Amino acid sequence: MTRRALVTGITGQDGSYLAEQLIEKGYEVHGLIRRSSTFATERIDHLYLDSHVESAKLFLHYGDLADGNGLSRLMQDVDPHEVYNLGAQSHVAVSFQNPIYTADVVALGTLRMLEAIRMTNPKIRFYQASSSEMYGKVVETPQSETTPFHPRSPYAVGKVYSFWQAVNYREAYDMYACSGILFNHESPRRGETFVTRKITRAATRIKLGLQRKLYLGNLDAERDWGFAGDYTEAMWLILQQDEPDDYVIATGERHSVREFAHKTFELLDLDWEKHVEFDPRYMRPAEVELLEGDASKARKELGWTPKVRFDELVEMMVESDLELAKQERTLVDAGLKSIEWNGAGR
Ligand code: NAP
Ligand code: F7E
Repeated sequence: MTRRALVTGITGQDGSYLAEQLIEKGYEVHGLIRRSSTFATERIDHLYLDSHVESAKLFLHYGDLADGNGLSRLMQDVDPHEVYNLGAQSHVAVSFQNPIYTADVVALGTLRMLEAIRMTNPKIRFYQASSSEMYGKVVETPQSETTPFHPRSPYAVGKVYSFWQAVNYREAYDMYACSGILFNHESPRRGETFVTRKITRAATRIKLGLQRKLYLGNLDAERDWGFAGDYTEAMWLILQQDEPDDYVIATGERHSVREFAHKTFELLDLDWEKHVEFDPRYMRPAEVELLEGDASKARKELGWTPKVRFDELVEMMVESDLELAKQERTLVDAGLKSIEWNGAGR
């Protein structure tokens, strides 16, 4: 029997890797997408065949985590075996600017999904995209499943709410609801306003004369950065266990934003200090200074380990962004595009 998965956030970084992997495993994948005035499906276009084609494995449905009725209807229509709730306003800095919207999507959105499952078929397995941001002002290092939470942003507070809702639906209704507590994970598909991609995009554009400067905030922040494709494999493993549970997914290694920038510019034979400037606009009202995960439970129970390490991750992102910059340079040289000096400086 073909297994069906419903994925919210399918147009995002993780959604695209997860959809690829599920299709590869033989799943029929259904994704929730938001209507927008421009296409937002760039990361999954390569997977999409018209739904009337017999071999189609990916089906897209309009909806929004803010629309509970729509989610319930979709749950009934798709009748999935597994649900992966990856949809979110996932930018921490933006959550300070839009706290109520962020809470609606990140916190109540999860509750709407859980209710839709409970009403439709409580046997559906549910994955919640929990985050290391929940540890915030960390009380111990490394952080594991037993480390207390101290969230430091509207986004992180919303994720703590969702984490506990998932636990409560597991305990109250015997539902198979789990969290992956994922530490930062990046890739060539990472959104361009997250710091890693902002750096690799800017450095490669600077290399090709398409950008002058890179403006950053706190260079001292330290993160445990892994590769998104490794982490989406962990999401699937979490839903294949006999009993539902929560797992930290991390590499166990931490590096500063400064180190990430240094490594990126070094790969391009550039001196990062000549090109990077401080901009106080990128400082946050409350900062998460350091995160480092202990994924020994996932290693032991899921048999999961990260395949891509820090140096390889930076190289992968630089290589991909250099290719993008070369394409942009060709268009500029042909007079088909003008240079957007601060294109990646957001
Ligand atoms: P992302 O690239 O920002 O993707 C977010 C996805 O959520 C997009 O598909 C977006 O759709 C969708 N979305 C936003 N608002 C929505 C709404 N109101 N209704 C329905 N969908 C909505 O995020 P990601 O990096 O793939 O992360 C996936 C999930 O893991 C998120 O929940 C994030 O908070 C969580 N997480 C991420 C990390 C990380 O390091 N990447 C770590 C821990 C947890 P559009 O394309 O239309 O904007
Ligand atoms: O910031 C610092 C910034 O925005 C990392 C999301 O996927 O991972 C992500 O959240 C660090 C912070 O990611 C800039 O202050 C300096 O300390 O790349 P980021 P994040 O906030 O860690 C977690 C696990 C999630 O769950 C989230 O969804 O870098 N930083 N200068 C900067 N950050 C940005 N964005 N831009 C800068 O210019």
